[in-house]
This record gives sequence, structure tokens and C-alpha cells, in this order.
Amino acid sequence: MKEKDLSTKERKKEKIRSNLENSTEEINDNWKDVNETYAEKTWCSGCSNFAILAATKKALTELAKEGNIKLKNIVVVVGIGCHAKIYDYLELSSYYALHGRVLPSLLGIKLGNPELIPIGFAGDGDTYAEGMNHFIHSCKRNVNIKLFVHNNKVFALTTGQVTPTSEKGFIGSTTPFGNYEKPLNPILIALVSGATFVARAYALDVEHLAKIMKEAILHKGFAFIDILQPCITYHNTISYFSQRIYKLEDVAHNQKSFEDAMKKALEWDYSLSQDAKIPIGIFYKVEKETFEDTLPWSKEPFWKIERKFKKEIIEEFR
Ligand SMILES: Cc1ncc(C[n+]2csc(CCOP(=O)(O)OP(=O)(O)O)c2C)c(N)n1
Ligand code: SF4
Ligand SMILES: [Mg+2]
Repeated sequence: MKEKDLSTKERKKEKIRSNLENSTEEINDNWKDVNETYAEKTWCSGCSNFAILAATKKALTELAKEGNIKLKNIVVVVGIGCHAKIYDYLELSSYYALHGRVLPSLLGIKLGNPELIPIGFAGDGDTYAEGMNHFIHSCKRNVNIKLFVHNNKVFALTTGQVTPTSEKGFIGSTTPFGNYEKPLNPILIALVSGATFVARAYALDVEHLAKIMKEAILHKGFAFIDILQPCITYHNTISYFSQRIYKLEDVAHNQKSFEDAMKKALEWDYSLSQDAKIPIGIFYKVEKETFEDTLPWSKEPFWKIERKFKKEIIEEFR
């Protein structure tokens, strides 16, 4: 990269940093278009990740306007994959994690400073393959962090391989005769692992997705949304989903009932069968004690804790 390009990029990053630092009650009603940010546009034209970006901006702007959050307290964490470019297009404090390690990064941020609102954007490969152990334990722990999975049922950035949610028969770049395995159902896994907020959304229904994101951010505990995100290049599921999706709000569904949530979760097995009906919305939402509530030392930011106490901890682990 040329020196001139680098300094322009650095200058823009510096501006974003100082905007964030100087703002206290700021409300960002004027997000930059992807092409105006310092980062190169790498998403394919028409990718449904643009819709997730739009929903995120809408949800955060509305929450800030309603006085429910301060944008300076949001920390975005992303994995490695196409989804992760959302990091570059949101002008917020952010952190690029390793592939599969979005959740432990969110946990560390929350425990280090409970005033922050850590939001993870991860891939289906990222979360349900490499990161599956973290997923199960995060559901079980109920830390107040948010996980939004861009589930395109494919490893997209690496040009189209099978992930745990790819359907049987999917022809990917390393499965020319079709995937031999059945997909797993992340909604079911989240429920049986103890998650307190479990939802599914469709990337191309921006209004609905933004509404669920807002509820997830306000939920006190671990909030998980599996976002069906058609990858138009390696796994185009737009017409399949558009014909089969329905909203849980439109039928009698009790979000507080674990049994009802399980029943609805079992309605679709992530295969692409012709007769499928795919519920989207909040399957389950209950309040329970969070992980950080159980830790006496996690009530205030670590940096505010007495120097002496820090010294004692360091001595303990020396
Ligand atoms: C530890 C590790 N394993 C594998 C990779 C290679 N890798 C990078 S992106 C990627 C696929 C990402 O797929 P997904 O998480 O579904 O995100 P998408 O690109 O579909 O948004 C893989 C396998 C990596 N970077 N690091
Ligand atoms: S490869 Fe798929 S997920 Fe990645 S940017 Fe293109 S359309 Fe989007
Ligand atoms: Mg993927």
C-alpha cells in the first residue's frame, strides 16, 4: 500500500476516534455510506450483509434517540469472514477477533468494563464450527453480551464450502457430489444450552430485524439472533426463504414458554425441503441472573478498582 493511502486511512480513523471520544450523549443520525468510510467496499453488490448493516444502524440510532444506550458504550466484535466487514462500515469502537473467537472476546470486554455493551457479529462457520464450544458455554453462562450470526449456510469468504448449517446435498467447492451431512439447528442448541434470549431473523426484512436487534440489546443477559443471510454468490437462498418465512408475532406464540419455543424451533430443521415453514422472531425470552451478577468484583470497571487490589491479584497469579 502507498504511503499516501495509508496516511489518508489513518487520518479518517483518527477522526472517528476523536468523534467517539468527544461525544457523550451523541446520537448518530447521519451514518456514512459504505463508500464514504475509510475502508474498501468488498461485499458483492446486492449482498444481504448490506441489509444487516442497515438494520444495525437503524436499531442503534433508535435506541440512542430513545435514551436507552450511548453509542460510545457500544463495542463491536467481529470474526473472520464476509460478515466481519461490518466492522469497517460502522463508525464505532470495534475489535477484529480470531475466527471462532467472537464470544470469548465479548466476554472479556464485558467483564473488564461492565459499562460497555459488547455486540458480536459472527459467521455461521465462525460460530457453529470453530466457535461451537464458546457458543454453548455463552448460552449456559448468560453473560450480558449480544451475538448476531450472519447465517448464510456457507463459508463465504473462503469461496463456498460446507458449514454446520449447510443442508444435505449442498454443492460447495469441496463437496462436488453434495454435502453428505444433515445440518444442525442452532436455535435448538441455544435453547437446550440455557440461553435466555433466542431469536431468528431474515436479513432482507430490515424493519423486523432492527426491531429484534433492539430487543436483544436491551435484554439483560446473553441475546442470540440467528440471521438468515442469503449469500447471492455462493448460496443464493433468497427465493427459497422469501416463500417460506412467517413471523412468530403473527401466530399465538408464548415467548416465556420453553416448551412453545422448543416446538417452534423444531418446525424447521435448516434443510431446504420444499414443504418447510420457517418461523422468524423471538422464540424465547426470560430474565435470569447474569454471569456478572454472580461475580462480586464485576460490578464496576476493572480500571476503577483500587490499585492495591489489582496488585494483590497480580501477586496471586505471579
Ligand atoms: C483459525 C482459522 N481457521 C480458518 C480460517 C480460514 N477462514 C477465514 S474466513 C473463513 C470462512 C468464514 O465463514 P463464515 O464464518 O461462515 O463467514 P462468512 O464468510 O460466510 O461471512 C475461514 C474458514 C481462519 N482465518 N482462521
Ligand atoms: S461472497 Fe456472499 S456473503 Fe460474501 S460478500 Fe459476496 S454475497 Fe456477500
Ligand atoms: Mg457463512
